[in-house]
Amino acid sequence: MRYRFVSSFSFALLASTCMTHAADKPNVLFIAIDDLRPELGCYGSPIAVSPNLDGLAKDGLLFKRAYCQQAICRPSRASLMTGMRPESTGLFHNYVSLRELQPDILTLPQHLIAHGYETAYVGKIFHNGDTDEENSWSHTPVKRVKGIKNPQGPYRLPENVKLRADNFKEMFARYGAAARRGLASGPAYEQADVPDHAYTDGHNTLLAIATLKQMVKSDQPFFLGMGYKLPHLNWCAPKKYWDFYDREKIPMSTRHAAPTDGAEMGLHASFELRTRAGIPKSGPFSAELSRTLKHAYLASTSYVDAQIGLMMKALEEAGVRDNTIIIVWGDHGWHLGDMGVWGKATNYEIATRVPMVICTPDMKIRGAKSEALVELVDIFPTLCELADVPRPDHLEGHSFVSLLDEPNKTWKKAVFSQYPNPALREWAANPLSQGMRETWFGPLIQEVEGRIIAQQGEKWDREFFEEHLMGYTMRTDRYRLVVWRDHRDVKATPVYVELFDHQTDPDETTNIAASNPKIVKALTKQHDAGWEMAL
Ligand SMILES: [Ca+2]
Repeated sequence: MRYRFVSSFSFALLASTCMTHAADKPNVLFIAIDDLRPELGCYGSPIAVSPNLDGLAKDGLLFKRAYCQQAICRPSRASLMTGMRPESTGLFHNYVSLRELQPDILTLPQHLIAHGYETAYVGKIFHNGDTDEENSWSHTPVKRVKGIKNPQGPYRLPENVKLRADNFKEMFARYGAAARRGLASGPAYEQADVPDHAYTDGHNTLLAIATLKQMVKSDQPFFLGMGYKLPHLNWCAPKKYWDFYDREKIPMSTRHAAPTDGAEMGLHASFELRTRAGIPKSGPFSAELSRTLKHAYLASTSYVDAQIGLMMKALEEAGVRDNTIIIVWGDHGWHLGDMGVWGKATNYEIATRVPMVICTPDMKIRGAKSEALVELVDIFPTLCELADVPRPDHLEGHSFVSLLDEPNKTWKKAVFSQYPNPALREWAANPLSQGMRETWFGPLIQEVEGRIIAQQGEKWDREFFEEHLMGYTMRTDRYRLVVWRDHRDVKATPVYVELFDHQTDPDETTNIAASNPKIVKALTKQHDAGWEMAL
């Protein structure tokens, strides 16, 4: 195994020497938004209602070209929180634990604890079930708000609660505990006329505000993580946020085709959404359903935006806004019908590009939008620099603090992401389970396999394509390169290559690799030189 193991031992030794200056350090409000693509007012959306994120961008710096390291929850978050790339941690699907792979790795909050911070989180910061309680978090957050019930499950409408329960019962009877892995679900969306705190994100915001009030009383600076679960499926949001939108005016994706000459393994068949009750198990979605789904995604986005507004207000009221770094990031993008698919989990621009905004107490330029190429793996070293704590040696990103003063200075030449064969894996990036084949997706997978076989010919080998084929992608100022390789031997000749020219084809409609061998050769060399050579 070539994955790197990293020790936190030396940093523990450093901790005692740094505690004395901790009181001078800025607080950090660290806001994660699950599955949020950069479709917001501040990113130029003509329809998204996101006044609070827009306001934050006006006060801070917005990154127009920020990218995740893998377009799926756990690998993206593990990479960000450890400052290492999925290829180095070995964590590239959802069903593996960070500490199993990297027992001694130093996480961002763990590092800050060692330098005098108190850290706490509410909601989803690390992926569910892999939250690193012992190492990364020093302060127990508030778990209950007096007089308000903790929401149970995703749905508030009784018919949806029942539908979900019935579906689970059926799948548990057939597959036991494996049914938990996406084999049963209720509807993809819900609008109920309920207060914000009736759903998880609204309730968690109340908990985070109560936790903030505790943490500001301490002499230590705080690092408070607030992780919003929406707009991850299921898109259940209070009715008032649905009412922000006139559904007939919602702009829909106009690009329903896979890239011409694109890799047949490059796109999945919208598995994650299709498991939801009421969503077709094969074939395209109707225009009516597509519109409802996008409406649901936007309503969920506006609901989260409103909660962020409450967090900002609480920060003001606590009197700490002027000494708090605020960073907001999405863990990956989402295809809303783009390229003909629905979901995350691809190597293309739409899934790898994320929203990211930072606002620091003493930044000189406010409201700028940077064109610089940056990555989520850069957040760890950036916060180290801003908090004036040492940069651990294991980090695989670059601090972008200098962009705060010069948002459009010459910066990285390239950014990097990866994803194992989206077409033949579940959306969690693990190989498709027998249950998936037998229940939802048998005919769909045969169809997908048929297309891959037609394109790849003699290269086709089911075991290899399912288990070992990794798509490595690099975005430069002008191009996106996707190199499909054997994960066990990344120096081997690629199985397939894709090249998109963003100057002429910003929607990545046509793979031009075959007609541009010189560019492919140069970019492959640049890709193989890696992140260290990108700046
Ligand atoms: Ca996610």
